[in-house]
Amino acid sequence: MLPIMYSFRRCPYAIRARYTLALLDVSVELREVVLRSKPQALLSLGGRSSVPQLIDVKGARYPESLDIIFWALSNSNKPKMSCALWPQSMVQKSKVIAWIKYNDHFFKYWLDRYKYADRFPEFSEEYYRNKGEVFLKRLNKRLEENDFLFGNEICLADVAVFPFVRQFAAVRPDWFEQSEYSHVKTWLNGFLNSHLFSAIVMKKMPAWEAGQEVVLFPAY
Ligand SMILES: N[C@@H](CCC(=O)N[C@@H](CS)C(=O)NCC(=O)O)C(=O)O
Repeated sequence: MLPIMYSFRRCPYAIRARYTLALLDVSVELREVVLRSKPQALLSLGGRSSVPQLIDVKGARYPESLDIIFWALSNSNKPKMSCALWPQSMVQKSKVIAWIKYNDHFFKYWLDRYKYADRFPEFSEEYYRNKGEVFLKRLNKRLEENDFLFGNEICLADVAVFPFVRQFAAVRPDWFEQSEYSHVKTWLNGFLNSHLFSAIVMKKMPAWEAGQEVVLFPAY
């Protein structure tokens, strides 16, 4: 029996959870969910039935992407990758968390408004984009000297943030392409062009149905 993860292919929270599982080579049964028609098995867990969610083999529930990421870190047999993702030093740990919070609370807020500017008519799309650019500027500065946010090795902050930057870039791809954020572009493309991302993390699969064959993730 395997832990079960409910997921949605395009969800940035689910992408960061799947990316971490794939990096750490931690296996789960993946259940692809259609958000407008969630399966009963997910709804019957009760509470907020957002994705991603993970239920481990003992039945413990991990209802948020970061819960799943930390669960994966404690269930991985890849110590080198675990240490790169989640450094030993408390100071480094708190800096990693600060970047994730900055993304989840600040950048995500403006990203949603930029993406759906027609639903937030108080201000223009450009206004929302400018707000999001405050984050992109800091990210770009950070990536000027190193390949990743905390040096030349990938860490959790990179994994947790890039799916949201991917969405921001996709709102107006031409604008993003000609923007000044060259280091962010290189960093993002490193993820998007990788085999791990395109063939494993973003692999398309049909919506899960009760009783179907188990879909193993990551699958190579
Ligand atoms: N804080 C949650 C957010 C997850 C989230 O908002 N997921 C969206 C999809 S991207 C969702 O499930 N929306 C449908 C719902 O909340 O019922 C996490 O980190 O996992």
